[in-house]
Amino acid sequence: MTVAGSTAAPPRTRAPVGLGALAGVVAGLVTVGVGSLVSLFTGAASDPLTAVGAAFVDATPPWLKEFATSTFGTADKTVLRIGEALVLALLAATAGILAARRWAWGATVVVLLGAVALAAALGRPGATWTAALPSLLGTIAGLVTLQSLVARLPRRAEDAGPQPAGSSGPDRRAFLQASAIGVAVGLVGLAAGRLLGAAGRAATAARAALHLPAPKVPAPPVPAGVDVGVEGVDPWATPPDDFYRIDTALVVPQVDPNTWKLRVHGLVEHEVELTWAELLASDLVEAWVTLACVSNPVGGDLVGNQRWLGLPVREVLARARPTAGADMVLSRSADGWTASTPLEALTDDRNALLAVGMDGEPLPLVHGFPVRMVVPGLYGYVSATKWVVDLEVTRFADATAYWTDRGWSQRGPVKTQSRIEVPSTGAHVDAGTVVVAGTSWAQHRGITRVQVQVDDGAWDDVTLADDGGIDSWRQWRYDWPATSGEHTVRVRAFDPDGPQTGAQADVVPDGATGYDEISVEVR
Ligand SMILES: Nc1nc2c(c(=O)[nH]1)N[C@H]1C(S)=C(S)[C@@H](COP(=O)(O)O)O[C@H]1N2
Ligand SMILES: [Mo]
Repeated sequence: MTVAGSTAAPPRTRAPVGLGALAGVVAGLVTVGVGSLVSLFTGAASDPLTAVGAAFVDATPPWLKEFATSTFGTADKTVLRIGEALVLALLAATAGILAARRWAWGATVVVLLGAVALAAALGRPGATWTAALPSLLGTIAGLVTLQSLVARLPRRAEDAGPQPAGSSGPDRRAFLQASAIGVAVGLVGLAAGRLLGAAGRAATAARAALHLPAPKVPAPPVPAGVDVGVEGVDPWATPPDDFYRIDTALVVPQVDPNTWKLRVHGLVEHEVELTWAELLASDLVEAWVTLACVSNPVGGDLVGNQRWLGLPVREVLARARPTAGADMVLSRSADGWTASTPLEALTDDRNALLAVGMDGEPLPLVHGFPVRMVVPGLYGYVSATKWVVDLEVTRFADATAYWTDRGWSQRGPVKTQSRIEVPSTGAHVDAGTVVVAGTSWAQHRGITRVQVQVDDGAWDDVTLADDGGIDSWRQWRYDWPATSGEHTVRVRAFDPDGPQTGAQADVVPDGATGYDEISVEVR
């Protein structure tokens, strides 16, 4: 400390303690506000206040937990939150008072608090390094706020005696204005983080508590032999965890089913609004459908088969009664993505569903919880809207959709395709019988035949696995009498219209074509 009364030094100044405390509290608010906002991207568990609170709960001795729940009941979490806020406010005020005296002291307190939050966030189960970001960025924002407020603190000479009454000079006003901005930033951050985060938790909690009704129309039993039984071939039923995910959502939309509504409007006689309760009370249909992405290259894996539960879209459209001239339905998701689907594909007898279930469970959040569309025979970009909230009956001539605005075709029927999964290309195999196996699909037309060609020989029929329906893919195997040397093996599938084309085409604008092929070395 400087020696009091040193004549060479400028007169010592001191800011009112109350304003220093205010600066600290504002900086604390900015810290938790920024942290809360950042946690929207890194997960609710990484929110500094939540992480510290959760770590505290985990570290609470059983007797204290017992006391808290017996005293406060289900309000124990609220009490914890309030207690945490009070403790934080006290510590932040202390940091402000210290910073007004000496910046380094106050900054040290802020950094220590930030470090506690960071450690708590990283210590949560399943935390990755991104969990550190809310505390880190929040602390930086808090330090910047504290410094700029301390710099604006109205100061007076320490020994100047009583100030004239109403000392609200311009510096005091500037400080209060800066504080008000800080308070606003902090509160907006907190509110945004809390409200959006709460919506997310509501979706997660609702999903966890959900029991889907039994289908009115169950899926037909799946024949035992749909799986060809060759190791290395993808399962006929794709486990939801392995199901490909394609969407434009940086943050998974959090849609609470209890507030979910589907609006059906446009070229209809009656606008319809469907609630979650009404949807679940409807006659639900179960169907196996293979979903494919238009961006799947030949031989690629952006395709999967699952059992979906949902209400046929035609039922909802029948209530709305599309008017003459309508030929398209523009479906829209909660995050504003759109797809244009031919009206016919949604009103004919196929299982075009407003799906709520996948593999007997509510849709996973990433696959569109609570409601998505599934339309057999069409690529996802023109049909499979996840988190769907709006159906506008319209005309292809009048409206376009997310990907059709970006150069993809208006119509997107799935192209008949085949994939060799075993052996993998470049493999070394022994001469003799080599099992070649894979999967083919021609959704809503059905696979009628699959053939394999070795080098430039004749196409030879393979053995098809059991048929799980025309909307699902089909596995096959081929026992190849392999002779030594380098060989190329290709595959082609047939639908009722004939063989798939061998002409190679890129995925843009309406799906890849060409034969999948492997090269193997036979010893
Ligand atoms: N809301 C929304 N739905 C969407 C998309 C999207 O970007 N946003 N992508 C579509 C595309 S291109 C495909 S291929 C499928 C993929 O569905 P999945 O992620 O459940 O496999 O979802 C479709 N539904
Ligand atoms: Mo897609």
